[in-house]
Amino acid sequence: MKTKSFAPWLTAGAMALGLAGFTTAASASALDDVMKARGLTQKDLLAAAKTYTPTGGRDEFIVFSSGGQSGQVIVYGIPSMRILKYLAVFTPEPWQGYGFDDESKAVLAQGKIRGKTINYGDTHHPAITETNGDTDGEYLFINDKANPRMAVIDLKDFETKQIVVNPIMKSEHGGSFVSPNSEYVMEATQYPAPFANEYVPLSQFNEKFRGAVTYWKFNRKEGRLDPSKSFSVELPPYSQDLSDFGKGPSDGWSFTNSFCTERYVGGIEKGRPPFEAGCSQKDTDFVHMINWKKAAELVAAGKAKKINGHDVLMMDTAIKEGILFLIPEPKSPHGVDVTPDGKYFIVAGKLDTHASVYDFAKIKALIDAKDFAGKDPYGIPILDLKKSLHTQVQVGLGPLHNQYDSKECIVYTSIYVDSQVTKWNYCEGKVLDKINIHYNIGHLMSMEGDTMHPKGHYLVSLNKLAIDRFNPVGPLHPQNHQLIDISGDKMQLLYDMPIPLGEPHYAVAIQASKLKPKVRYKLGWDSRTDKKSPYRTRPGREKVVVKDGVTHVYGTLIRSHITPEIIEVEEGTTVSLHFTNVERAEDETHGFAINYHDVNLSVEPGKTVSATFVADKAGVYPYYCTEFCSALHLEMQGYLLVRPKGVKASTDAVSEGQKYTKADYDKQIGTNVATQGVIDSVVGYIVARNYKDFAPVVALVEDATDQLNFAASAKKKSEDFAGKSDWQNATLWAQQWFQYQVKAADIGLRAKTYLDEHGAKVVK
Ligand code: K7E
Ligand code: CUA
Repeated sequence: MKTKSFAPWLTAGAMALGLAGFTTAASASALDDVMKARGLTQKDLLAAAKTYTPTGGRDEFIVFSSGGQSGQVIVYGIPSMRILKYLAVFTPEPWQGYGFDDESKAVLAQGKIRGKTINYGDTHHPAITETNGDTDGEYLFINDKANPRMAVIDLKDFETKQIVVNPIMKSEHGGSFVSPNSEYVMEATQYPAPFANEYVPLSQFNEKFRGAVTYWKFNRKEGRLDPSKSFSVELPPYSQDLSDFGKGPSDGWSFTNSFCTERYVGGIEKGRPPFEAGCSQKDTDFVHMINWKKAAELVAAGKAKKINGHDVLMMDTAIKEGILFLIPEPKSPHGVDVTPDGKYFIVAGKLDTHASVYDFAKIKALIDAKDFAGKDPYGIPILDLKKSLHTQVQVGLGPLHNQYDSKECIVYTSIYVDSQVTKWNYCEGKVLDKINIHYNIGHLMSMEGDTMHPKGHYLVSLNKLAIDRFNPVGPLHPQNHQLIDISGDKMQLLYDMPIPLGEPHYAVAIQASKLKPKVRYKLGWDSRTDKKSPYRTRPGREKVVVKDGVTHVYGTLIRSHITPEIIEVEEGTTVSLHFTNVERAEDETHGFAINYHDVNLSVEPGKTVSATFVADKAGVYPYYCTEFCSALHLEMQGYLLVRPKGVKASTDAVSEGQKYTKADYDKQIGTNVATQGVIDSVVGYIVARNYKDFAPVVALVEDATDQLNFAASAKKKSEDFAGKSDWQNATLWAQQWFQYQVKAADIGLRAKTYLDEHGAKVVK
C-alpha cells in the first residue's frame, strides 16, 4: 500500500481498506454516506474489499463446481465469485451448440446406455488431473450419479470430449477421484444392483446384488479414458459412497466409505420399516481399503473375470491376494479425505458427532501382521477400529466432508445439522473455531484443499438450502455458495453467491495461473475429436457437394457474412452444413441458427462444425448469425430455400430496390478514401509503438491485416466494374470495400486502446 507523506488527512477506515493514494476528504465522506444509506458496517466493507474485483481485474483461483441435476459444470472465480461459464457435459446446451452440432451430438451419444439416449446427468464430484499429487490444470473429470457415467473435459478449451458409461453399475457416487499422477479415475457404486442387466428379486440381494469400485484408465497423451484398460473390483452390496486415493506413504491404496452395511432392502409398502430406519441400525459401517496398484497388476496377469465385456476382479480373488480390507467407521459416514501428507484419512459419520482420524501406518502394520478383528459375511478381513485410529474429535452434529488448509494439521469439516464449519487440528485432536453458515452445508472446498499442497486463504461452503438469503424467485430457490476467509485464526464470512443451476455437490479450485486455455483453434478444427475436421473450408473454397444422396455445404463464417448466402435444395433432401469460422481474432465467435430445423451452432474462431438435417418441408427459411459480432452483424444472414419436389430452380434475375449511378459511386469512393485516412493514422500510431511485445495486439494486427486484404480485393472488383461503367456493381463492391475498412478500423482502435492501457512505449 502506498500512503506517502500526505497520509494524515486520510481517514483510518479508508487506509484499512487500502484506499490510500489519492483519496480526498470529499470521497471519504461519500463512502460514509454510502455506508449509511446501504446500512453497511466496517466489517461489510472489509469483506467487500476482500472480494471486490475492479474492472479488468482477474481472480486468483478458478473453481469448477458440479452443476448437480443440470448435468453441467459451473466455472467461477475466487475471490470475486463471478460466474465465468457453464460447461455443458451430460445435457444439451444451445449457447455452446452442445447437442446441436454433429460433433457434440457424437459426444453425447457416447453416453447412451444400452442404446437409450439420456438427456441429463446428476453431476457430483469434479476432479482436476494431478501430477505428483498436485492439480496441474490439464483435464477435468465429472461423474453422473444417476446414470453411472464419467466425462472428460479438456481445460485447453473447456469442452467435453468424452463420456464413458460404467459397464456394470446401475448407480454410483464415489467419483471422480484421481490418483496422484492421474493414472486412474475412481468411480464407486452407490446403490447395489446385479452387474448383469437382468431381473433379480430382492430376496437374492445378499447373493446377487453387488457394489464395486471402477478404476478408469486415463490416457493422458490422448486426453481420453481407455475403457479397454479399465477395471473394477467387486464389493459387497453395501452402499459404497465417497472415495479418495492415497498419496505419499499411502500411495497405491484407495479408500471408499459405505453406509447401509446392514444390507437392508426397504419395503414399507409391505409393512416393513423404511430404508432410512433399516439402513442405520448398526453403530458402524465400513471403509473399504483397496490396494489398487496390486489390483491393476492382477488384472494385467489375467486374474479378472469379464463381465459385460469389462474386467472385474472378483471379491474372492481380491481377498485371496490380500488387496481388500474393511475398517469399521461410525455411523452412516459420508466423506473420506486423505490428509495432504498421505499419513491419515479423516472420516465423518453423518449420524455421529465425531470425525475419526485413521492412521495409515497403524493400518499397514495391522495388515502386515495379519492382525484382524474378524471377517464380514463375504470373507473380507476386518481391522480393529480402535487399533486403526489416530484420534476422534467431537466436531458437531452431522459432519460430512473435510478439506485441508495450507497450515499444517488444519482441517475444516462441514457440519450439516448444525449448519456450521468446524476448524480443527487433526494432529492434536483439538477444535479451534466454528462459523455459522446458511443453511445446511454439504461439501466445503478450500483452495487445492484435496491435494498434497493446499493453498489455504479461502474456503467455500456449498450449502444445501438458501431459504431466505436472496430475493425470492418462486418455490425453487437458487443454491448458495458462501466464501469464507480462512487466512486468519478466525474464519470470516465474505460473500454469498446464488447459483441458479442445479445442486452443486462438490467443487474444486485451482490457481488461475495453472490454466492455459487457448484463444483460437487451428483453422478447420473439430474440437470434439481434437483433429482437423474433414469438412474444414478456407475462404474462397466454399462449395456444395452431393455425395451418397446428402447435399454437403462447405461454408465459412467471417464478419459479417455467411458463405454461402443462399442455399437451395429440393424438399426431402438431407442437408449437411459444415461451417468453418475463419476468424483469427479473439472472441469473434459466430453463431448459426436456421428457422424450423432445430439447427443452432456456436462456431468459435478456427472451429469447424456440422449440422445434418432433412429439409422435409418446402418453404423459405432465413438463417443468421446469433452472436453480435460486428456493426453489420444483423446483415450476417442468408436463406435456405426448399423447393417442392419436381419444381425447377428459378433462373429469374434478382431485382434490387436501389439503383446506383456514377454519382453514388463517387460519393462512396469519397467516404472510403476518408476512412482510409483514419485507418492509416491508427496503423501509424500502433507501428510507432512496441506493439510486438503484446501478444493480443499482435493477433489484432494480424486480423486487421486480413480485413485490409479483403478490402483490397473488394476495391479491385469495384474498380473493374467502374472501368466498364457498371455503376450498380461498382457501387455495391465499393460499399463492401467500406465494410472491410470499418472492421479493420474497429480492430485497430481496439489495439490502440490496449496499447494505451498497458503502457506501450514509442519506438524509433
Ligand atoms: Cu452431495 Cu459428495 Cu454427492 Cu456430500 S455429496 S453433501
Ligand atoms: Cu457473426 Cu453476428
